[in-house]
Amino acid sequence: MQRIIALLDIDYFYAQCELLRNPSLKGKPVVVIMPTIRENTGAVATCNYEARALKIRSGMSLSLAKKLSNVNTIFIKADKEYYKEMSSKVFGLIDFYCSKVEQVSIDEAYLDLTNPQGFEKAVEACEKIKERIVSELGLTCSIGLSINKLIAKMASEEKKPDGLFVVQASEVDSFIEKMSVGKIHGLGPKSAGILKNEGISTVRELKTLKKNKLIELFGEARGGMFYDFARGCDDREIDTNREKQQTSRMMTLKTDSSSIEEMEEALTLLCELVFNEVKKIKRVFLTCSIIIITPKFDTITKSKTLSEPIKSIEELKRVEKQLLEAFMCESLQKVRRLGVRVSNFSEDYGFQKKLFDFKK
Ligand code: DGT
Ligand code: CA
Ligand code: CA
Repeated sequence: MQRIIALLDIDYFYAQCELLRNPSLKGKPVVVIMPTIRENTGAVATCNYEARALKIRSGMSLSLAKKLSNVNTIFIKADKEYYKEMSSKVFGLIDFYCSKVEQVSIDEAYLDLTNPQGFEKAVEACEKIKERIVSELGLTCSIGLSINKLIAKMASEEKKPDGLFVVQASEVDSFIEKMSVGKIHGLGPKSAGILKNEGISTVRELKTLKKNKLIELFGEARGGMFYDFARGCDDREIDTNREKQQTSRMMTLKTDSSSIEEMEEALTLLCELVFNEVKKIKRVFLTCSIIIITPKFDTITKSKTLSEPIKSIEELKRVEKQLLEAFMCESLQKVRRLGVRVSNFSEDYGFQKKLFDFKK
């Protein structure tokens, strides 16, 4: 079956999160800063499109960004905890539509949307995902949809912000040939410089180089990879075990229910599934969430972040039950689907300690 892969990337992520909790900033240039311990120094983490129009960019020093700014420009210190929380809400939503997800950064993931009906069905899923992220979380994202990771990522950059760009198999060649070589995954400015010396700047030109020549320039592994990528070929799988930022499981109850016993039973099972998964990848976590879907398909999420990582299944069950009780106290609604999510991962200290002990 033809693979169908999407790359979803949230638009101007940190800045969009800030606008979400402070809508009065709308229309103004908003710059999110990673401060340093010294006053008035730091770098731009990201900024909205109004600030990009002033030529402010990610990675730029705060002092340069200030020079480029106008009187309306708002500078905000980054609040990573808040962005992580928003990120896990987004990926929690994606989990409803796709079981094969590889999160590659705080605001970006590959989704395997391969299905027997092909692209049409995958486009529908992407539209639905975009719609729900906007309506439930207030965030826009851009999605690229194609036959592999390489092209999906390039496609996601084609129609930012709030875009959905599809590159079908027959369109891959014409889509990438016009790109500059720097758009190819793993081909950074240094490699682009090497190619420039060879008179190569576009993917079309890159395709004229023999595989041996690329191996001579970049070594066996990267040379071979660039050879394939220049032809739009990329067989990298979606790696669902990669450094996950969160894990969740959902379950539909036998009937729409308001019985606490029934929900606790489902919750116990979900906790076991989630906990075992996290244990497999040797992680502990700080944040537990309960996801409740009502018969009208409203989604309610409640989360709790602890100061110490959770390491036992009993602890997880206890926190999840507290969250369920909090929901029951506030709401008279019945429950259709129930989910458990854990996030805010760190390495399992017990596992680490053994490693260090061994080294001594
Ligand atoms: P986009 O995707 O072009 O709409 O804009 P962003 O801001 O979402 O950019 P992206 O996807 O490359 O990065 C996601 C977040 O990661 C971004 O909102 C802030 C953070 N980030 C990106 N680049 C930098 C950087 O150079 N320094 C720091 N500290 N954070 C960065
Ligand atoms: Ca982004
Ligand atoms: Ca990104």
